[in-house]
Amino acid sequence: MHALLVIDVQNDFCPGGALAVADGDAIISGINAIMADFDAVVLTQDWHPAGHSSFASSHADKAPYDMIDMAYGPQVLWPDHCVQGTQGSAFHPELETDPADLIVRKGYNPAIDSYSAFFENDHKTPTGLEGYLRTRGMTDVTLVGLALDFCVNYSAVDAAKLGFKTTVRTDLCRAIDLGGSLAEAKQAMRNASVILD
Ligand code: VGL
Ligand code: ZN
Repeated sequence: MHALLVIDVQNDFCPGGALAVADGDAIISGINAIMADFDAVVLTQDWHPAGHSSFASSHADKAPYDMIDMAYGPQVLWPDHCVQGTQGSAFHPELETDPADLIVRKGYNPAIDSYSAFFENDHKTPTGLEGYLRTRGMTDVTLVGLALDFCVNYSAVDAAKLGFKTTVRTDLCRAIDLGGSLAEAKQAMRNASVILD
């Protein structure tokens, strides 16, 4: 049984959004087209409270894309994005959401960012997605969406570590590519035995 995980195809990660990924919207029709090929479709939604600790605006003397040391490790600081209930946090209007069996929200804990669909950035606090996939008999996962070098990467590495046969359709992803993050992410995924398709 094979699940499709559609990561963070939200307005703020698409052109015109607060943390726009170049050509982020170019992958949407291709994602819609493959949904019917899977036994389950799961959408994730980055979902931060206002004033989230991953926002540069929450820290004195910090700018977007600066790094900071959090209790759980180094953290990139982002422009305010995907604030709960805003238009920026909504799915892109071209994304077909009706085929989704489940929507997983993440990043709602004010003190911890959550790139991965499985665990918060402390690598310990679960979102519940693992249990959902296992109880539905899913053995394989394919990931698509935004951004390849952050949320797709972290989600794929966690999926592989949890024992799911994990594929990333890189043609249906786009990257932020911050200071070499794309090359690093590809290496991390390969090291975790993620199939890059
Ligand atoms: C993401 C940075 C901050 C992502 C989410 O979806 O890749 N990146 N929040
Ligand atoms: Zn975020």
